[in-house]
Amino acid sequence: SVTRDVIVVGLGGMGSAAAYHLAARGQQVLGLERFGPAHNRGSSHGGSRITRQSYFEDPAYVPLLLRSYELFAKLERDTGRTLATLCGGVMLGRPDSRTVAGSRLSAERWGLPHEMLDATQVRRRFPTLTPGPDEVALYEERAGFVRPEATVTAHVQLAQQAGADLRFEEPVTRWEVLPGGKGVRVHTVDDVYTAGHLVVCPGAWAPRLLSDLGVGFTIERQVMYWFHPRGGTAAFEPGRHPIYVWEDGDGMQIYGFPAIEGPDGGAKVAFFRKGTVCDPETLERTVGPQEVVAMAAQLRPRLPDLPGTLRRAVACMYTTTADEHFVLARHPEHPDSVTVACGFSGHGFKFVPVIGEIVADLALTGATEHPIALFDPLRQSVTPEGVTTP
Ligand code: PYC
Repeated sequence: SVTRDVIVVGLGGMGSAAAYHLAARGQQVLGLERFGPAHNRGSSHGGSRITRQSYFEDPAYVPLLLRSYELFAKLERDTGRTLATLCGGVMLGRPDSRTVAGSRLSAERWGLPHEMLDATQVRRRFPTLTPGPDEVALYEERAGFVRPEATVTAHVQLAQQAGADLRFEEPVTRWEVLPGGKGVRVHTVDDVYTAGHLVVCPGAWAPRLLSDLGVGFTIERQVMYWFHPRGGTAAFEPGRHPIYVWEDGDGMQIYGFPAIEGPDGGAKVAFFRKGTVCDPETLERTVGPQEVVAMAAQLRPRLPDLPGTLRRAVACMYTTTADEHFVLARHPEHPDSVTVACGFSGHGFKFVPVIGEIVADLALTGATEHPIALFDPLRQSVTPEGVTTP
């Protein structure tokens, strides 16, 4: 048994960032992770994750994104790793779609650099994309992608350099607040640990490890596909082919990336939503032929060089709240002892460094200067007794 200042449960994207920020502020940190470092069993893998600032989900995310961009740049400087590639991005759909109208709202409200393009302008600038005549795009030069595994590795490395004790392959089975409400005890398959404060970054294990939080989560299985384009990858390289989120007339969204794995690799694409409900302990990792067919049908009219040839397909998980906004706060049932960061709903990775900073603020002081009111676990739209407003 070991006593520390803070125990961080889960060392994926959010937990590894939290462990680093806490250790960098002089805390004795114990981190516990059920798998290995930068593993592919949760929600922080797949080589690339979109980053963008004109945020259609809500303008309230924009200040956090601005800070996250700063922190990604600092993390690159501190570790010498390339983590972010700002190759440009387009948010595509009808002008009144959530993807286009919501992105435009954020861009205008925060004065973010952007251009509105009609379908002809999109086709001219990005010949890989063929939008319909009723579709438009918001183009953002500072959109692009971040590398999830390299980002987790960078935070793990810096956390350890700052003295954090990170233990992998050690699943947490349960935790409890100590009598009197001060401090916590954490049980793993191997040991029992105590600390003054607990940070829970459980990813898809949120329903198991945060059952008393009062938030409903849906764990969704999602598939990422890499297709080798007809005609090769040259037209799909970063700088020529942007990242994109593309919404159709029914509100369905696909998203995609440039080809970043060289001439033999592929361009990554996926459905944004449209996942199937799953359990992280029994996640189906095999991708069926009918799933590939469904993806190919979406690609053909929009990116005529795709699907081409399927190179690889990998499953991952979203932990989705009813309103698709995050949960980030002191635990309402244990406000003196526990901080939670969960429910990232498939769009969290671009925020990883700023979430680490906020978690450290919350764990150490109970408050943060960052605007996080949207992520309150007591908001009506995510509590079982509340009104669901997706
Ligand atoms: O974070 O922008 C995003 C995103 C799009 C699709 C999945 N995540």
